[in-house]
Amino acid sequence: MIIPGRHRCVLFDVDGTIAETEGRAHLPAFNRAFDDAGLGWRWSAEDYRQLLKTTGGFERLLRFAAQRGEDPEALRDTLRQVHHAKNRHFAQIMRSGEVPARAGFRSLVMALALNNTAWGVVTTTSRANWDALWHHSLAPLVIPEPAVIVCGEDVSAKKPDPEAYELALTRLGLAASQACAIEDSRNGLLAARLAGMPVAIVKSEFFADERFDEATVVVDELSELLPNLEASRWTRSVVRPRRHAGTDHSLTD
Ligand code: XBP
Ligand code: MG
Repeated sequence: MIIPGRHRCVLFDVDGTIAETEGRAHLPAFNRAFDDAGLGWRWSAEDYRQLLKTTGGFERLLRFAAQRGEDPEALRDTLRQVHHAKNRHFAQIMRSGEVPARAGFRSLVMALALNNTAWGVVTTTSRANWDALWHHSLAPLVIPEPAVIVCGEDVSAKKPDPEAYELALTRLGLAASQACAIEDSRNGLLAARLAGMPVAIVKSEFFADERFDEATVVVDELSELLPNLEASRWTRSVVRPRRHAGTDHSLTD
């Protein structure tokens, strides 16, 4: 699925794909924020499985309020504060170091580097959540930094809209045929496919039973994506900084 030489960058979804953050961090963080706000709300894992069909934590809160028969617009400011509190709790949970990267993640990123292939991040989560995951769970693995990072704040439409993937390709200076994606959800799969990329699905805690017909391959673990990489020859990395795009990098020959 990952073809070194043709695919210059592999774009990873974050929640569920790089780490099981939904059940281990986002869900408990939401419930702590509900307690802080005195809302009397509590989401079970089964509630959350349904609620995850809406991407974006704030959008998920608005939808839940509407489902309860409340006026989401009247609650908008309160829910904005609840969402900020949720992300603060998320950061605190990540600081505990108890949410590791999924098995095989480090090996896969290192194998990509050895095959002259960059990696990037395309997520609809908030930038602060990505930063917390990076600093507390990923950077300690001593891996190359991602060549591009697109988060929820960077787009006007979240997955399954392809905007986040299209923005990542634009920042990298790549055509869709030069990249591929790894996702765990149907919304993510559709977003990457609509942007024109092949997609590998790695099954995760909350989305394992979704329909993945449009995927090139469906695996249980990231390590299953390794074999075709290890067979490839090693070449020199050509990832260079892009002058005008912050921390993102352009992939040029
Ligand atoms: C991730 C999400 C996010 C997180 C919460 O989707 O849907 O909304 O659940 O993050 P994906 P925020 O893995 O497809 O990127 O609260 O920061 O939105
Ligand atoms: Mg995901």
